[in-house]
Amino acid sequence: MAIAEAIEAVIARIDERRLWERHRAIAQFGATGRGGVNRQALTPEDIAARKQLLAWADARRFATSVDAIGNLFIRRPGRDQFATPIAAGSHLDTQPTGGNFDGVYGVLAAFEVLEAAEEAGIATTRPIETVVWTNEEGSRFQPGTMGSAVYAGRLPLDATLKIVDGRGIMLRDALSETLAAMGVTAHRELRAPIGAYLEAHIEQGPILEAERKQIGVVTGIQGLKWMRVDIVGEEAHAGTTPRSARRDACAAAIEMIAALRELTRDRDDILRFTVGRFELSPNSPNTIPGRALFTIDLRHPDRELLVSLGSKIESLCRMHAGGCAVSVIETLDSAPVGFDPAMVAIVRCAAERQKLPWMEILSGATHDAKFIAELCPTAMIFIPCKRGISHNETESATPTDLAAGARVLAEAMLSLASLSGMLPHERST
Ligand code: HGY
Ligand code: MN
Ligand code: MN
Repeated sequence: MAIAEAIEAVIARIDERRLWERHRAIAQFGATGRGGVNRQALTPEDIAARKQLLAWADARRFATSVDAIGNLFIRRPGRDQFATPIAAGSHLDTQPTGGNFDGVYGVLAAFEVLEAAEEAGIATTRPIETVVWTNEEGSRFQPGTMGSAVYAGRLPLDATLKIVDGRGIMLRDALSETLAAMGVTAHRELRAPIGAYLEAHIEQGPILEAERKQIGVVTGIQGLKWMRVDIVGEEAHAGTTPRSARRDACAAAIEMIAALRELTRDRDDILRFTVGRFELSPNSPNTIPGRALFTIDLRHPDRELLVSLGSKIESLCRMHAGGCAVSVIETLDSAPVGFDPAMVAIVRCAAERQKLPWMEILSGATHDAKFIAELCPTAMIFIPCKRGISHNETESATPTDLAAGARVLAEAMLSLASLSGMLPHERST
């Protein structure tokens, strides 16, 4: 069967209803009862979602493997078992008040391609794979995009395993519980070669909907820095301690954040500065806080600006320490990435050939594709989400858009999976 025919046969078998039903099935793991989901990384809910996906994979007799940080790989073999795979995926973990499409869509769209290929009975030259990256959100264990960063060698595995969550649970322990529960025995080496990687995702912003485009041909991802600021003052009595004698960690944090908001004021409103986590200890109304912790999420498309702003943060915090001790740790440094033009063209051509309204777009959110782009040619496919809302329980997308994105993903994956021998970037290594 000619490649074009095979692609058409697979596209014809992308099943909108099945894809929608799969999203509803995964949505039950961590459902909050308010329409959204709390399925944080390596929790029982995350494990249950992974096991549901594994059950679907086992029913198709797809091969499965897992690496040392819990990234999960589901493989449909190709004729050339030694060829590097064409992989697509995203994440199953969510924000604490997350939606049912962020990450899940990329995993289920990729799995839908493997199933449609199976039903079409086509043979690809290269294996095609669905990937579930561990802890993309970074809500429970910081930083985010953890699994893909470790896989790409941008976060050290040993130090990452020692990270603890807000309740003092070490990642290594939560991971070993997850691995045991999944029961996947085949091991995948970190940095094992991937021929090319694609990620389908909701845009998580308002542009596609506003422009009435169904497909976002993603050209790259803006840069981001995550930091954690720990402030240590002195606990004291709220009623008896004069202001002049206080080393108030909360007051210091408030002044630091006010100064940081001034530093990051941007009249073009391109720079993104967020304090998403703010904790006080002992968190009692009548004890002056002895400790404060807050996180910084800083994003911009321009690397130099991000680096220059990032370099000012620690001294600015120290300036407003009010007698407290301050430590500022950078937990993630993710430079802006431009995707491989040849991969972006493959996505664009697929959208055009399928006569879907598309536009090029830069991703404001970060994704696992950011780190995988350092390993192999990578691109992303966006679909709209309602009002551009995400990281919110009201996040929603339509069955039609989910299926349209999956068909573009199918065409892109299969055109790459038909290529034999070494891919251009592999010849250079
Ligand atoms: O934070 C992000 O950009 C991603 O949605 N986790
Ligand atoms: Mn995501
Ligand atoms: Mn997210």
